[in-house]
Amino acid sequence: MDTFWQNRHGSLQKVDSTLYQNRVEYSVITTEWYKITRSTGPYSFLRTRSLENSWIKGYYSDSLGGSLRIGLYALPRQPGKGWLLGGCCTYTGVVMEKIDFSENAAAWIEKTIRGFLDDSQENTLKDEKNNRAWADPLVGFSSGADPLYREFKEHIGSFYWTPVEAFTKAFPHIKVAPDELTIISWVLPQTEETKRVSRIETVYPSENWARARIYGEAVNVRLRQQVVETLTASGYKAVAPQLSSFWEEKRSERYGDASTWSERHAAYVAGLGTFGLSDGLITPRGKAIRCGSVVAEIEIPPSGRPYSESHEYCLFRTRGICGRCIPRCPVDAIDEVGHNKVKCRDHIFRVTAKHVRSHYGFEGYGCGLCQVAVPCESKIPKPSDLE
Ligand code: B12
Ligand code: SF4
Ligand code: SF4
Repeated sequence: MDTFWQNRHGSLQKVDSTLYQNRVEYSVITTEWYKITRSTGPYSFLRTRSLENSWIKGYYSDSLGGSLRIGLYALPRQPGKGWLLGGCCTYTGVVMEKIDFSENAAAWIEKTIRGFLDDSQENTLKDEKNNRAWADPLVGFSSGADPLYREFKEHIGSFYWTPVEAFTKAFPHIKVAPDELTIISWVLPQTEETKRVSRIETVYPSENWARARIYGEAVNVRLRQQVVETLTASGYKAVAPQLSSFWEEKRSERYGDASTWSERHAAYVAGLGTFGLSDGLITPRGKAIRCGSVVAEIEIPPSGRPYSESHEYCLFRTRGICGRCIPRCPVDAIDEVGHNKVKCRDHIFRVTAKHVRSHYGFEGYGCGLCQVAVPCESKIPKPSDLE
C-alpha cells in the first residue's frame, strides 16, 4: 500500500462501493489529476493496456491489498493518445505522481518539457549513435499583456502577431484578453559534442549542426505539439504559433527578413536572453541554441527579465569590445553595424544545402558558425573571456 500511495497527497476515505459487488472499500476520490509513472498489470479479464503514463482522476481503490483497482472510469491516456476504458482492472506496484496544475503550473510545464527531452527516443539527431539533439533546456514565461509584444508589432510591422492575435488565429470564436494568456518559451542548447565539432569548421556546418537544424528542429516541433497537447488535455487552450498554418515569413521594412511570430523575441520577453551583434539570442546557456514557444490560455506568473536593454549581454553592443562573431562568418555577413540577412540567407540555402546533401547524405542546410567558438557560445560572456 505504501508503494502504491507513496506519492499521494489525498487521504483514504472509507466508502461503500457500488462499483464492485457493493463491497466496503478504502478509496480515494480526487478532483486532481495524477500521472501514473509505474505499474504492473493489468490483472483482469479485460486485459486492458498498461497504465503507465496515463493520467487519471476520480475513483481509485486499494481494497485488494496494495493494488490499484480502477472503477468504471474513462482514463485519458497521455494527452493526444486517445482514451482507455478502465472497468474494474487491478494494477499492482502503481506509483502515481500528483499533477498540480493550479498551484504550480510553471513547474508542471517545465517538467513536461524536460520529461520530453529526457526521452532518448524523441531527443535524437537520428545519427548512427543516436546522439542527443539537445542539452538541458531553459524555460521561461511571459504575459500576453506584456507591453513589449505591442512594441514588437509597431517596430517589426503590422503583420507581426501579438499573443492575442496568434491565439485568435487558432481559436477564432474565443474572446480572450491579453492578460489571460501566457507565452511559454524554451531554449534548447546545442550539445557539447555538436559545439565541439562545429568550432573547428570555418565554411560549412558540421554534420551534427546540420542534423540539429533538421532532425533537432523536428524534435522541437514534437515538443511544441507535446506542450499544446498536455495543456489541451487538462482543459487549457493552447497553440504553437510557429506550427500554425497561418505562420509565414515576411519582410519587415525596418529589419528585412522576419516572420509573423519570432520565437526568440518571445524568449527575450520571458527573460531568457538578449540579442547579439550577429542577431543571435544570447542566453545563460549561450547563443548556440534554438528556441520554441506556445501561447496558452492559462495564468502563470511571468518569469521576469534580469536585463533592461535588448542587447545587454553582447560585449560589442554594450562595451564596444569583442566582435569575435565577425571573423567567424564565412561570407562577411556580420560587421560592426550588425548582421546582413541577405548574405546569410544566401549562404545557408544556396551553399550549405549542397554541402549537406553531397557530404552528409541528407536534405538539409544550416550554418551558425557565428554561434560557436565565440565568447557567447555557451554562456553570457564577460570581458575577461576575451583575454
Ligand atoms: C527568418 C529567420 C532567419 C533568417 C533571418 C534571421 C533574422 N535575423 O531574423 C535567416 C535565413 C537569415 C536565418 C538564419 C539563421 N537562423 Co533563423 N530564423 C528565422 C525565423 C524563421 C524568423 C525570425 C523572425 O521572425 N525574426 C523577426 C526579426 C524582426 O527579428 P530580428 O531581425 O532578428 O530581430 C532584431 C531586431 O528585432 C532587433 N531589435 C532592434 N530593436 C530592438 C528592441 C527590442 C526590445 C528587442 C527585443 C529587439 C530589438 O534585435 C534583433 C536582433 O538584432 C526564426 C524562427 C522564428 N519563428 O522565430 C529562426 C531563428 C531566428 N533562426 C535561428 C537560427 C539558429 C538560425 C541560423 C543559425 C541557421 C541555422 N539554424 O543553422 C542562422 C543564424 C543567423 C544569425 N546570425 O542569427 C534560431 C535562433 C537562434 C538564436 N540563437 O538566436 C531561430 C529562432 C529558430 C529557432 N526556432 O530556434 N534565420
Ligand atoms: S561574439 Fe561578441 S560581439 Fe558577437 S554577439 Fe557574442 S558577445 Fe556580441
Ligand atoms: S549563420 Fe553563418 S552565414 Fe549567417 S551570419 Fe552566422 S556565420 Fe554568417
